[in-house]
Amino acid sequence: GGTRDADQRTALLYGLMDTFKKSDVLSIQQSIVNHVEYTIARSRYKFDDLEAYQAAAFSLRDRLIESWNDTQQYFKDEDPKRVYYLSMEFLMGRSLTNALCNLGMNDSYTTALREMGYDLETLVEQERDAALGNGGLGRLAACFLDSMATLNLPAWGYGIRYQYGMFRQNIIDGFQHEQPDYWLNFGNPWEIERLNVAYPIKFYGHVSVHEEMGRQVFRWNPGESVTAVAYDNPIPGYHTNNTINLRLWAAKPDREFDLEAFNTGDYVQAVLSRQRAETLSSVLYPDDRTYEGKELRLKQQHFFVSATTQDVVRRWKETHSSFDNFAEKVAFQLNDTHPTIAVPELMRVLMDENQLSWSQAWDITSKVFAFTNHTVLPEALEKWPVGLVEKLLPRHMQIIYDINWRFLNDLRKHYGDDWSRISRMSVIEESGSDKFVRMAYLALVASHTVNGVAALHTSILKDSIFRDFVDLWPHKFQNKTNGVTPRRWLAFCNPALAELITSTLGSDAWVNNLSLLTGLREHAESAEFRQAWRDCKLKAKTRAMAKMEKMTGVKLRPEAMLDIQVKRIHEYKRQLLNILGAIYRYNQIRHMSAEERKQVVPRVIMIGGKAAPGYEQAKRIIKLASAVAEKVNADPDVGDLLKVVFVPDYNVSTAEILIPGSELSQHISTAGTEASGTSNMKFAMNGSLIIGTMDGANIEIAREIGEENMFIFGARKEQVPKLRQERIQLRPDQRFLDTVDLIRSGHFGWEDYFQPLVSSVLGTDYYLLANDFPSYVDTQERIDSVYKDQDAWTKMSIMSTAGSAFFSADRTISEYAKDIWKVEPCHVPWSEDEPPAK
Ligand code: IMP
Ligand code: B1N
Repeated sequence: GGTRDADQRTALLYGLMDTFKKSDVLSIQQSIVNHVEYTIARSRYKFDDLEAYQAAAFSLRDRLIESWNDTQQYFKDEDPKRVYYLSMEFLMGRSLTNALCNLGMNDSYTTALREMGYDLETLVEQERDAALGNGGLGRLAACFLDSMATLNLPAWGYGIRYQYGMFRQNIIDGFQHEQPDYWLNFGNPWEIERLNVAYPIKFYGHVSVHEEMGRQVFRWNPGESVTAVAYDNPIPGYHTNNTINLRLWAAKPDREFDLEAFNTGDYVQAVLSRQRAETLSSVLYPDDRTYEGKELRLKQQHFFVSATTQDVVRRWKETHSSFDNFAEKVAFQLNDTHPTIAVPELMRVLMDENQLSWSQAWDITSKVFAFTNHTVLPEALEKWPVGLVEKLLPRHMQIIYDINWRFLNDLRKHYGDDWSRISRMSVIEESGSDKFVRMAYLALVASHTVNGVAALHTSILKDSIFRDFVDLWPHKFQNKTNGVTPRRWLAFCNPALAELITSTLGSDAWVNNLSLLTGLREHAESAEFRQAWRDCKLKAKTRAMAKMEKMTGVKLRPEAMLDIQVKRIHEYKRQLLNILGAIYRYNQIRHMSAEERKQVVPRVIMIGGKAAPGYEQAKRIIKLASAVAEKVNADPDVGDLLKVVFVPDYNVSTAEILIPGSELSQHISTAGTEASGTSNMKFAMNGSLIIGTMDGANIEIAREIGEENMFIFGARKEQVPKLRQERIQLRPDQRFLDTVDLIRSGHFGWEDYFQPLVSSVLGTDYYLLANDFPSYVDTQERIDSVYKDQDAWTKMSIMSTAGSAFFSADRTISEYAKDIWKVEPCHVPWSEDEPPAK
């Protein structure tokens, strides 16, 4: 009967399908041409580079979908403990090279395309960056996905499918202009639209209470509802059949909600107002510095968190009839406080939609969440006005009050009438008549584990902003030093160096076992190896310089040392210190004799990054860098001894070209301000020497590669409070005053516009530029003298790469999996039709 028929049907359907996608050159060519004709509807005889890129991407997408399907099915069958990584930002960059290389198909695609008359390296450039993040925090989430896939973890990423990612930075006359990044213009072959995976997301309205069978039941009658639709982005692991899912939500009008509006007679207005729902997921907020308190931002947070919660609970209920062991099988990681509304949302779903009691729901909630903090800067901590939360999410506000009420009762049991402590720790901050929800405290109360992102950062968290909570719950606090994926950030972006490493170590096993890099140390003594190393670095440097020459028109020569600082523009990151150093260098050169000039190590200083659109001081820093560049580069007296370049529109793809070519990189934040930094790790991995302060992960980099292989300068974290107090009475170093004076006196023009920068460093100088300037320029002098000894320099460069194993995101993710999530690998077996690529 029935099962026989079903079996026959399965066999028929299986037979109808193509055999699994093959990765030989001919099959790849066939599938590319097919996509040219049937997916993008062009002629197979005539397609341009953009179309060739798209067709290649679609053919690769087919292969990704196979392993993606296998993986999702396997996870379902095995039912392991799962981890959900919730983040407002995923700064993915491009996908083509990454997917090809992770799947081991780069060579076959290169050949396939070459035979068809296309150059893969050129096609790659057609892809727009997926820039759904501001900087370090968003890129960290992207690196984590790569490692979770590679380590075969049953993991999902969840976020928002912004239509406009990080703005594009146009530099006009040295000023930043923001342009919208409509990255979906030519479609996005890397996503799979799932119109049937959709959930209603409610906002506003009122909550009513009534009794049902002796139990209080809360009903939320929303004032607005939109639909969240899933877009799935396959994330392939490196040399594994596992391909995990990044699910991004887009807002669409709710099919059923508010149909009465159509009865008012104004049909067109009613359609238009429903359409406005889509604006919810339109745009990424481009400010990673100040918490702004914008209603739309809170809406975005609830939107993606509620869709995710519903999706996770739906997946759970597909295979489980109760919530009894939910907490043993599910882990949520909150990437900063941005998704913290997930705490009351899960409580609400469990209590109001699944009839669990408060204590059952809290027992589950307090076991599934863990929270990562990424900053101690007070202006970045999220505090939502109670009135706003009450209006937008009335039921959530009730739940937050209840969580806090129980928490404060516990505190009273612990501390009796220590009211000042109790009000310090309350989730609700009351200042005068204003009340705020402290999102970090809500996350702390609900999470079983809290972590900082570098050793120093975690220790600062513990003795400053979270100190009271450490007294209460010392067991909750952990450190998880950040890492970066060695695939994108070394193996793929620096092919020459990667090949040298592989041939030197005898295999490419280092790519997913980065501790093997320590094997390079013994080769640092070989002159032949050092020459080969220099050849690779020169190749990458030439490429980086050529790219910048093309973008800015400044002529650059590879004889110069390439010195790079690329990151978001922030006062605490001290790009201004870098610029002052450049001015000082310029002024020195101007006053040198011909004989002295011969001793100068030529230098190219590149500075790049975006300023938040409302951050005036950061915008002034960009203009200053451009003004200094203009003056210096045009000065015949200086010539090739110094060039200054402002890198326009710095993004992930630019980073992939600049980092491999860099010889020196700057990570010079005031001690105690940069939580970790991750570009420092990328530069070190690529053999770029670091000039840095003892801040963030620089401290651990020094520990791993050896202080003697880095250029460390400046005040230590312990000295900062005292230095800030004394600063105003101390007279800065004369070299500092003279340098600042060149700006003040109009040597670079625009002196009125630059005045606030001048007064910031001559006044309270919160970031201690005056204090650190002398040791900064002395260190720069030492750097020049080491550079003259190319053997010594190359050894340091080799030792940087050899010592950066600890900064693999694989190490970081293994620690999260073991110490926080308690999840195990769930490795999809290779299918018999398709043996492993390697
Ligand atoms: P960091 O926090 O400055 O160390 O930057 C971390 C990483 O974020 C960088 O290596 C880049 O991959 C990325 N990143 C930083 N700033 C930007 C930006 O302005 N646009 C795009 N990506 C950025
Ligand atoms: O997170 C990175 C760290 O390496 C950096 O040191 C840290 O500055 C960065 C609000 C942030 N902290 N906070 C943010 C981003 C977006 C936003 O809306 C804050 N980004 C960081 C990874 O740990």
